[in-house]
Amino acid sequence: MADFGYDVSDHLGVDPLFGSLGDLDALIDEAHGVGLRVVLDWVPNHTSDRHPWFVEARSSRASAKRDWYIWADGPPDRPPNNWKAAFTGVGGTAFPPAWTWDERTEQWYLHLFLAEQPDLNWDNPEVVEAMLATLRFWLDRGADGFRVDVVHALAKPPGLGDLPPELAEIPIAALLDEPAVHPLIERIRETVKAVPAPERVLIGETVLPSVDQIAAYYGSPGRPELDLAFNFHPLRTRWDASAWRRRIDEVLTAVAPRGWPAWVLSNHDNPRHRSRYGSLARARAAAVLLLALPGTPFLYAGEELGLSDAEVPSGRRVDPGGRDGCRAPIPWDGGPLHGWAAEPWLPWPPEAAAAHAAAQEADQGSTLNLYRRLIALRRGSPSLLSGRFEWLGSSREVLAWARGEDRVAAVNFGAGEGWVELPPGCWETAVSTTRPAGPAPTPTSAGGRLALGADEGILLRRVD
Ligand code: TEU
Repeated sequence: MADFGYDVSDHLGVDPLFGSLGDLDALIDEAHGVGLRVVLDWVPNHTSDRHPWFVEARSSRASAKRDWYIWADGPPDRPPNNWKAAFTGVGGTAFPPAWTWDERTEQWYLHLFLAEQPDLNWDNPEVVEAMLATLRFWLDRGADGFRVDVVHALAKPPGLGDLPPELAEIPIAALLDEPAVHPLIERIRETVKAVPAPERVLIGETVLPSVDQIAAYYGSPGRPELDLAFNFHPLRTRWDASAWRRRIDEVLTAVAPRGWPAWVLSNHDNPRHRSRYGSLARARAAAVLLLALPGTPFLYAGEELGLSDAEVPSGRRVDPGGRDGCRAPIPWDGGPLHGWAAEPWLPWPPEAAAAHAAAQEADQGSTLNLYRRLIALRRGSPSLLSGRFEWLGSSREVLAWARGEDRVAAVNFGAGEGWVELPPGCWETAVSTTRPAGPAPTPTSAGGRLALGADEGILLRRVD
């Protein structure tokens, strides 16, 4: 693997490193048995250069699959346009051209990511049909939906012209936003929604410069597109109350009228938020933020343990995008291999010895149990799931909001005490990141000011 699964050489198989199709069937069955749904990551923008389609396409200019990929003429010493690919390579610093010269057939091919990941040509109806068929294969096997990799980039601009110089150093994968992508997403949606109940979900990765651009990927009421569009602008927002307030307002204004916002603090492509925000206390407060906002929260495996990124010495780095730190293995227990069958290729996260999953399971105050309580509270509260959002008055470094009539969330981004102005009524603590677990009466029983400790996140419920 050149990009850890994002360089697909067989859309209908499982890499032997991870098991077999039979293992996946068993996993889907077991998950369904305990009420979990399984969403697969589908990578339609590019394939591996080892995919039989590309092997055939590059064998000759006359190949029947030639037009399944995107080719351009030479000269061999000057790429066809100024687009940059997304990865610098292990240890590299500059983004290389998004084109690679194919010696044998003497043309360039386009790749938004690695040279080992040639872009498919979605202008070609055969490509569209072949890729939709791969979706049907997994739907038939019981997949509950898809997370579609870089879905905004499927359509390329006619003519493949240069970017203006001021944008030319930004990888093209983070900019493409062609009108022609929307009908493609409608085809994808049609395929995913065509199967009998239960309804399958369509989530898309939309890495775009503005939240307004991302919002367009929900489509319109008559022509819906994605159910959920990933928005990484909040992920890039620093731990600061006013920056987050602006961000939340922006998302609720741009996205909420069109669809259901998707919230992400960490994923496999970015440093974990525990590392970005600098402390476990902040990461715990961020869990309250994530789980009390209107929309769908996405958790990245390990954030529920409060994990930081692993320190990865240069000799052990393997990811061409420099993303190894957040991909360190989950420490399941306190044994030498932390519950794994063999030594993993990446180092452990720094919390592995003391804060592995087994230790946190047993500790009521652990981050794992904080997430569990927050998730249970969300599930049990129509207000948290879909209640109206309204900002509440608070001190400068606190953000506080009501959800519906009977839930309030408050997060103190500051290192000192802060306060929130509670609406009239009698409120109790449902969960706090710093106060003892379990319900505890707040100092107020008729609205008024509630004091928050440094870095505290708190969820309150109305009890009168
Ligand atoms: O990522 C797409 C993407 O544009 C970024 O988040 C990317 O990681 C960044 O530009 C690199 O610096 C998706 C997947 O999430 C990522 O893991 C894959 O490597 C990538 O697509 C290619 O399939």
